[in-house]
Amino acid sequence: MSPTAAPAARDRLRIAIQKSGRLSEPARALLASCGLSWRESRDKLFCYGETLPVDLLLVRDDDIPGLLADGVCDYGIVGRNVLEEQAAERAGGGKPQVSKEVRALGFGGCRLDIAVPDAWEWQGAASLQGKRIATSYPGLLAKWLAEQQVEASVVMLSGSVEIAPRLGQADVVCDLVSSGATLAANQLKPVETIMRSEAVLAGPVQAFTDARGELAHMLLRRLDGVLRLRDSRLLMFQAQRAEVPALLKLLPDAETPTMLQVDGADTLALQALCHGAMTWQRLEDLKRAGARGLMVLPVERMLA
Ligand code: PRT
Ligand code: ZN
Repeated sequence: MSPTAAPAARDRLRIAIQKSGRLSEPARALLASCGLSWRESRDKLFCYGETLPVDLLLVRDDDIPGLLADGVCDYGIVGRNVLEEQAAERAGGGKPQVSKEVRALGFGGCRLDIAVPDAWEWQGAASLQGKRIATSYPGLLAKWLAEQQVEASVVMLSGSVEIAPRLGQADVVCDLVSSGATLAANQLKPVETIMRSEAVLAGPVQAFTDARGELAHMLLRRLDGVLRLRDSRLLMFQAQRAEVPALLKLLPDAETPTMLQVDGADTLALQALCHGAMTWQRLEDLKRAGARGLMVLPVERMLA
């Protein structure tokens, strides 16, 4: 199919996820928490949706942007780094964008960094002038180099980028980093971040005109509920009426609390949905400000 052709009408939604790798388990768990379940096929490449007409394609992460562009799948869960690399390559080749990031999913976090040998004295992007940079992300790197007005040669490697300087294939690298341990083990240090990445839901630029439209709305509605609740907790406590304003200042991430009068006019019972992490430190701060009987409860589902 040509990239601009209207997608063929379908009444089931198809989502591509990584078959095996860093994103595959969290992607499945996220979709399962949206109420989806599947019948596994024998080849384990296609999983038929049981609870809803939403099927899974299990593929290599690098194939997901292409499958989206060809209309083979409707949504994909993929690292922003992979999606944006494809977008940069399409833009470089003068092709229109056919997919976009629909939601950031909060897992698979990493950075695409420039890393140089430990002994280098880094003096900004100009230090890269005329150098050879090994990367699996030539599109993103070329775009960044152009923005920095630096000319360097890009050495495309599909794996083991971090050993390229030791092998004499390149002077520096542009690679994904999470803990930084791999760079350190190869006597490299990160000096610039080209992009911050995490797993994203990628989808079509154009809205669906068939039955998939309604399914897509439902999926996104459920996904928003799940993402919103990920760090959310129901906080319950009692306090004297006069102390409530100071307590609410300690809860900037809380939705408007429900308040009930419990004991005469002065004692109130409060419950509030809080979206930030409810650490021991925060509970101790609340206690000091007058909260009594603090309780933190998990929230399983929410439908706004
Ligand atoms: O087989 P397939 O092609 O599907 O898998 P893959 O091997 O290409 O992908 P995979 O599973 O390694 O990564 C999938 C996605 O996870 C990436 O596209 C990123 O969006 C995300 N991600 C998050 C990472 C990392 N963190 C990460 N640390 N991808 C790769 N790494 C590499 C890093 O480059 C280094 O070599 O992991 C190594 C360890 O990193 P440190 O910094 O913790 O040492
Ligand atoms: Zn890959």
